[in-house]
Amino acid sequence: MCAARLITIPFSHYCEKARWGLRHCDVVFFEDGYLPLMHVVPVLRAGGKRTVPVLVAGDRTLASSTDILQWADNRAPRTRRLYPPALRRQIAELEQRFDNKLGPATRRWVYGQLLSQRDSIADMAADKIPRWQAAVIPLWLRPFSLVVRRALNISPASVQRSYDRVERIFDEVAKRLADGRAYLVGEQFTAADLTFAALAAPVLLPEGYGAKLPPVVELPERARVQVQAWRAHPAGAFALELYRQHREPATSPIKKIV
Ligand SMILES: N[C@@H](CCC(=O)N[C@@H](CS)C(=O)NCC(=O)O)C(=O)O
Repeated sequence: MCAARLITIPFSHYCEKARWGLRHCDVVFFEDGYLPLMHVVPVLRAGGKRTVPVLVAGDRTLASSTDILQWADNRAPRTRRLYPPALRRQIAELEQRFDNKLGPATRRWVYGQLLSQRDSIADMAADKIPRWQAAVIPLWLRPFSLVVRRALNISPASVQRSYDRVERIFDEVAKRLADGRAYLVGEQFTAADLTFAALAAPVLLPEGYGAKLPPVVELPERARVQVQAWRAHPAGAFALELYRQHREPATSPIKKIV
């Protein structure tokens, strides 16, 4: 059987969530990365809705990161399950909160800081995409900025609301961890931990992220100070530790064919 195809915008944090989950569950896949806006045609052709990630595996198309994680989990070795059956409900509740609230907030906050940093956006976007798409980045930057500003409603007030939301969710996570537990739910790494770390990544810029993100030192000063504060927050430090302990590099040997 052939490897699954993961359609991505490589730097997207929802794509990172799917990529990490597939790796963790030992699923063999290859990444088919696109420049944002150029992802729409392949996604629709594959049977997705418009957003990435989309996984095409045999005759199945999975069009959201959570569906992809659940599908991968059904193929995972028992010791690497992301949704241990006894904890499924609690994991799903946290995953949904991170998917619906944290992911959009970290994305808007980081675009609010970086959209005017054309070089950083160009560097991120050029990673893991075909050369001909990377070649059009200079022409693509302006329309992309306009589309993102509009689609994500980027304004000082909305970026501030997203900042507040990141703070709130980080505090909730820290409160949960305050009893000394090693993971958010139960005693093993689950989809709740993975989802938190992947969707927090845009404001933490962790080592080991599966695509290029700007180095912390290259951020504008105010953003850099804020990212450093979030990295030092107990929830941010927890996410960075999950990256160190559980994020296997994409180049690890192929282990299982689906
Ligand atoms: N709930 C979806 C969210 C995915 C999502 O928002 N993807 C963004 C990238 S971060 C996207 O595809 N944006 C491009 C678009 O909407 O056309 C999931 O978990 O897969």
